[in-house]
Amino acid sequence: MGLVAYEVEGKVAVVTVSNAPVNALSQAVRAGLSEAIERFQSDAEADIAVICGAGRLFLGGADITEFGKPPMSPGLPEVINQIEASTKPVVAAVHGAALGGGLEVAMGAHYRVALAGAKLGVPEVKLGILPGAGGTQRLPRLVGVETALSMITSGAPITAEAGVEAGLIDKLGVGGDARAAGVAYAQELLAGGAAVRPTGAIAPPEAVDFAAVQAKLKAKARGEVAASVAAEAVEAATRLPFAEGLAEERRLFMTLMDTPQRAGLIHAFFAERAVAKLPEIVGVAPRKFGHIGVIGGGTMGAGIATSAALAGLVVTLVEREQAAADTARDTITRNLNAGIKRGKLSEATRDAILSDKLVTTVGYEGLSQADLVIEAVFENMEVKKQVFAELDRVLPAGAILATNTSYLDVDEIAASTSRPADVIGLHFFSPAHIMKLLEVVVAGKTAPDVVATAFALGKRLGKTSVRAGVCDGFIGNRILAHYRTAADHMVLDGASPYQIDKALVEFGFAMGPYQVSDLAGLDIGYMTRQRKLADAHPRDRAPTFADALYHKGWLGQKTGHGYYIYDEGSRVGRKDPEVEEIVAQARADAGVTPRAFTDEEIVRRYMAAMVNEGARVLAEGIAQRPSDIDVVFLAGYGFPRWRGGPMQHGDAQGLESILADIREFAEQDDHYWKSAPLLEQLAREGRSFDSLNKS
Ligand code: 3H9
Repeated sequence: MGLVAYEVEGKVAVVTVSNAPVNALSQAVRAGLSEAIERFQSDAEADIAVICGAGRLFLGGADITEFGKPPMSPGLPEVINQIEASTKPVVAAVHGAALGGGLEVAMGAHYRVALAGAKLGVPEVKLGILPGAGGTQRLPRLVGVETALSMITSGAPITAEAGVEAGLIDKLGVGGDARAAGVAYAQELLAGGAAVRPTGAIAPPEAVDFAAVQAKLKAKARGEVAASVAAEAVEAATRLPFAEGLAEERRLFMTLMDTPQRAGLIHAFFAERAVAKLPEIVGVAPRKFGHIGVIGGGTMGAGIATSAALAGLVVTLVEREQAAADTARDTITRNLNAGIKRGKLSEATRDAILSDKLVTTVGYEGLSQADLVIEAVFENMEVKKQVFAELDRVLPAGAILATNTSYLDVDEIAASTSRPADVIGLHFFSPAHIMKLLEVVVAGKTAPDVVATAFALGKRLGKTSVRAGVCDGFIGNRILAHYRTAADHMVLDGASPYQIDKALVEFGFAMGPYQVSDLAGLDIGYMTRQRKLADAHPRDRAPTFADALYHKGWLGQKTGHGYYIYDEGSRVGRKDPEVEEIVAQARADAGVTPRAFTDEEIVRRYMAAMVNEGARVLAEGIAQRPSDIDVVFLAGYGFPRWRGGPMQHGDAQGLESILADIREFAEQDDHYWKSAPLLEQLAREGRSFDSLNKS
C-alpha cells in the first residue's frame, strides 16, 4: 500500500504511515490513509484500528511543498472526516510529534494515546495559515476555547503530559514504541467494549470574550494576519453546528492561503532549512569542538561564552587582567541569571556551569587544550593580528582560530598566521547568547572541515548559521550600511527620523533605523563613518546630524539620550524637538530645501536600497543564495518574517518595479542610486531572485 501500510494484529488493524523524514501528509499519504480506513470498514478480522507513524514522529502535518499548487484529491479534511465517521473505533498512537494536520488526524480519531514527551501542536499560523482540516473546530471541543486559542494563535506545541491534563490525550503511553502502545490501548478499549466517539459530536464549546482576544492579538501582530483569522475560526466553533463550523474554517483557510503572507512565511520556512545546505561540506566530518576558548570578556565575548556554556561546552575565557576576567565572569553570571528568570535554565545548571564548565583567566596558556577559539577583542586589525599570533603560538595542531570581527578582512587575519586553513570568521550578533544569527565567514583558504565545524557549532548553540564571504560588513552589515545611507539621505532631504522609524515599524520591522542606532549606540555608527572616511567619494552625503549627536555625547539608550530621550528605567524613547533642530541645521548646512516624504515613499526607498545592495552581495558571491540573505535579515535584523525577507519582498513587488524605483530616485541622485547589474539582468529576463535559489 505504498506509504501507508495496513496489517491486522489480533483484531487490531494497524495503519502505519511511512513518509520520511517527517511523515508529511502528501497526496499519496492521504490516498493511502483513505484506502486503509475504507478497508478497515469492511475487514471482518479487525474491530478497532490504530493509526501510527514510522520513524521519529507521528505525523508532521500537511505537505507544505504542495501549498500554492492546484489541490490534489483526496483533501485532508475529507480524509479526517472519513476517519471520524468510521463505524468502528479508531485510535491515534502518537510519538515524537503530532503537528498541524498530524494533530488534526489524531483529533479525527476516536481515542488518543501519546508517548511521554511527544509534542502536540498546531503551528499553522507560523506558516501564515490556520489549522484547516478541522483543527479549529475539534481542538476547542476537546480542550476548551482558552487552551485551543492559546495553542492555535501561538503555534507553540504542548507536551503529551500537558495534553493529558487538557483532555486532548486519553492515555500516556509507556515505553518507546508507539505502535505497541497503540495496540495495547486498542485491546484495552476492545475489552471494555468501547464504542466510536467522534470529536465532532461533542457539543460546541463555551464562548469567551472574543473581542478582547482579537484586540490583544492585533496589538502584537505587527501586520501579521493569520492568528487573528484563526481566532475567528475558533469563535465559529462556539456558535455554529459542527459541519457549518468546518465550512467556515475552510472559507477562512482559503483566504489565508491566498495571502502573500502565506507565501512569505513558507519561503522563510524553507529558506531556514536550505541555509545549512552547502556543497563544500557535504560528507565532510566536523572537527571536535567540545572545548571553546573566547578571547575578550566584553559584552560580546561574555555573550559568546554564555552561549557556549549553555550548550554544554567547556569554555575558557581569556582576558588581559584579572579584574577584567572577574568582570567577564560577573557578566556571564548575570546572563545566566536572566536566563533563569526567563525559565531557560535552572539554578542547578547555572551553578554547574560556573563551577565545572567555565574558566575565566589571564594569559593564553589556558588555551593549550582548546579545540576552537573565538576572538572577540577590539575591532582593530593590528590588535587582532597580535591575538592571532598568540593563538598560533599556543593552540594545538588542528584547533580552529575564529574571529568575531563584524567587518575586518578575515583573509588578512588568516594570512598573518602560519595556519590560514584553520582560520574562519564567526560573526555573532549582540547579545550573543540570545540573538539567533551567526554569520560564518569563509575566507579564501579556510578548510572545508573548518566550515563544517562552524556549522556544527552553530547548530549546537541553537543558532541560524549563514555562510558569508569576505567583504566589509559581510552580508548583513554590508547591506545595512547601504540602506541606512538611504534613510540618512531622506532625513537630510526633509523626512524626520521619527517618521522614518514609524513608517518602517508599520511596514513590520521590529524597529526603525534610528531606534536601532539608539540601541546599538551612536558611537558604533560614528566609528564606522570615521573608518570609511578615507574611501569617501566627493559626492557622498555625510549624515552630519548623526555626528552632531555623537559629539553632544548622546549615544543612545546607554546615555539615556540619542535620537530619542529615554526616561529613567525606560527603554521606550520619546521624541526630542532638539534633535529635529539639529537635523534642520544639518539640512541648512548642506544647502537643502527640505521636502515632505510620504510613508510609502520612505518604505519604497529603504527597500529598493536593501534589495539593490542584496543583488550586489549575491553577484559578488558574498551570499550563496538570495534566500540566505533573507535568513540573515529575519534572524538578525528584525525584518518582518511574514514578508519572507528582503529578496523575497523584491520578488513579491516585482523586480521591474524595484528597478523603476531606483531609476526614478537616480534622477535626483545618480551617485547613490545605481542599479545592480544582477537586478537589471533578472528584470530584463523576467526572472526572480527565487529562480536563483533553485538553480
Ligand atoms: C498543515 O498541516 C495544514 C493543515 O492544518 C491543513 C491542510 C488542509 N511538509 O525541520 P527539519 C521537510 S500545515 C513538507 O529539518 P527537524 C523539511 O523541509 C503543516 N516538508 O527537521 C526538511 O527537508 P530537507 C503544519 C516538510 O527534525 C525535512 O523535512 N506542520 C514538512 O528539525 C526535515 O525537516 C508544520 O508546520 C512538511 N510539513 O524538525 C510542521 N516538515 O531535508 C513543520 C518538514 O529537504 N515542520 N519538512 O531540508 C517542522 O516543524 C519540523 O520539520 C519538524 C521536524 C518539527 C517536524
